[in-house]
Amino acid sequence: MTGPTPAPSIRTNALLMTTVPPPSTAVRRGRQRSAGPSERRQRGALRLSALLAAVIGVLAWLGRSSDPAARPLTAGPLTIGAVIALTGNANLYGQDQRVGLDLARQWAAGWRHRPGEPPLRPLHFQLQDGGSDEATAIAGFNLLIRQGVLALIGPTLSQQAFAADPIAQRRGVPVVAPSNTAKGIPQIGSFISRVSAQSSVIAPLSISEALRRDPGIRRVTVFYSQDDAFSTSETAIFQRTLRERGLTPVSVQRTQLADNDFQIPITAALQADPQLVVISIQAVGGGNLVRQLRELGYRGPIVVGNGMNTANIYPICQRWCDGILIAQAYSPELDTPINRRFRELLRRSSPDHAPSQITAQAFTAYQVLFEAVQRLQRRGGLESVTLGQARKALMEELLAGTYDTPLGPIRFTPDGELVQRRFYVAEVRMDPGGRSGRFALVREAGAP
Ligand code: 1QQ
Repeated sequence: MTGPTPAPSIRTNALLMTTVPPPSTAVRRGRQRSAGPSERRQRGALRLSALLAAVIGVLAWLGRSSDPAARPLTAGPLTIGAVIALTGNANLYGQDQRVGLDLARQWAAGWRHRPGEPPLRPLHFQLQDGGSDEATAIAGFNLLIRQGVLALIGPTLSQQAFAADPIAQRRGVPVVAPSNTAKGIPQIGSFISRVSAQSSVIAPLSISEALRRDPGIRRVTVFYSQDDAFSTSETAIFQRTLRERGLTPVSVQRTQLADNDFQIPITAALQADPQLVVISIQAVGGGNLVRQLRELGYRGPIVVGNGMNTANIYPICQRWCDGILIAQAYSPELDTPINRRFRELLRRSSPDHAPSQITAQAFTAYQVLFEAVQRLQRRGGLESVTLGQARKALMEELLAGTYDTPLGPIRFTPDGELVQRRFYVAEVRMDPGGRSGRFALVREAGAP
C-alpha cells in the first residue's frame, strides 16, 4: 500500500535524460532541413522519457496520498480502533473486553472540559473482530490502519500480537495491548505498549500462595499449551519460580491449544502423584483440564494462570473450579474514585457482569489513550500535522503520562512496559449449583 517515494522516480528520470544525446547543432541553429531517421529516434526517446517521468511522478503522488499517514490531520473527529477476539475460543476474553471498552467510552463521554478551554475534538471508536488466530488479527489491524485510526487497542492474545503488532510498528501506529502478558510484547517496537502486567511480575504470586498454604509440597506437575505464546511464556515463569523454591516439576505435560480432551496427559501426570498442579492454558482448554483433573481423581491444590482470568470459565469447569488459585492485576475492592466509577458504570449497563481483570484492563487501555489524546490536543500537538506525525506525538505523550485507573496508578517504561504497583491472589469460589462463582480476594501483594 505504501506508494513509491518520489526520490527514486527523480533519479530514474535523470538517468533517462542523460542517455539521450543533446540535439544536434543543426537543429539548434534552426536550419531548415527534414530530420533524419536517427534524429527522429532521438526526439522520440526524449518524448518517451518526459512521459515516463510524468507517469512516475503521478504514481508517487497517488501512492503518497493513498497512505493516510502522509495526509494532513483534518479537523473533526479522531478515531481510536480496537481489534479484539469477538469470535473463536478467545472470545471468552473478548466478551469481557467489549464490556470494558463500552464502559470506558461512557466514562470518557462524561469528561469535563476545563473552564475557558477550547472544545476538544470528539474521539470516535471503531471495533473490529480480531478472531482468535493471527490472520484475523492481522486483517483487523490492516483494515483499521488503512482507514486512518490514530491508535489501536488489541489484539487479545499474545500469540496474535507477535504477528499483528509488527504491522502497526512498521506503519507507525501506537498500539496499547489490553491483555497480552507474554514476555517481549512492548519490545516488538517503539509504538507498542501494554496495560496488562507481564507474567513475570504476576504469575509467581499464586505459586507463593499455594506454598504458603502447604509448605510441605514437593511434587509439582505443570501443564501448558506448547503452540501458544502466552502459555509457553507463562509456564517458563511458573517453572522458574518453582525452581527458585527448590521444586523441580515431577512431570511437565505439553498439550496443544486446540486440545479439550486431556485424559492421556492427566493419566501420565497422576502417575507421579503430584501435590500441586500448575496450569498455563487458555480459558476453554484450561476449564476442561481442571474439570477432567478432578473427575480423574486429583484432589490437591491447582494454580492456574492468566488464561483462566475470566468468569467465562465457570460454565466450563463448573463446581470443579472451586478452590483454584489465580493471580490477578485487578481487584474490584480497590477503593478509589475511578474504580468506584468503573464499578458503578458496570452495575448500570451490565448488571450480570462481575468486575474482572480483563474488563478493567480493556477500560484502562481506552482510558490511557483518551487521556493522552486530550493532553496532546491541549498542547496544540494535533495542529498542522500529518496523521503520521500525530501518531508519533501521541505515542510519546502516552509513554510520558501517569494514569489513575481502575487497576490503580500506572505508568509506562520508555519501551512501553507497564509499571503497576498492586497485584492480588484470588481463589475461585463456586456457588452450590456450580453454574456461577466469583474470584474471592485472598491476598494483596506489591510489585516485586
Ligand atoms: C495472552 C493472555 C491471554 C491468555 C489472556 C487474554 O494473557 O495471550 O497474553
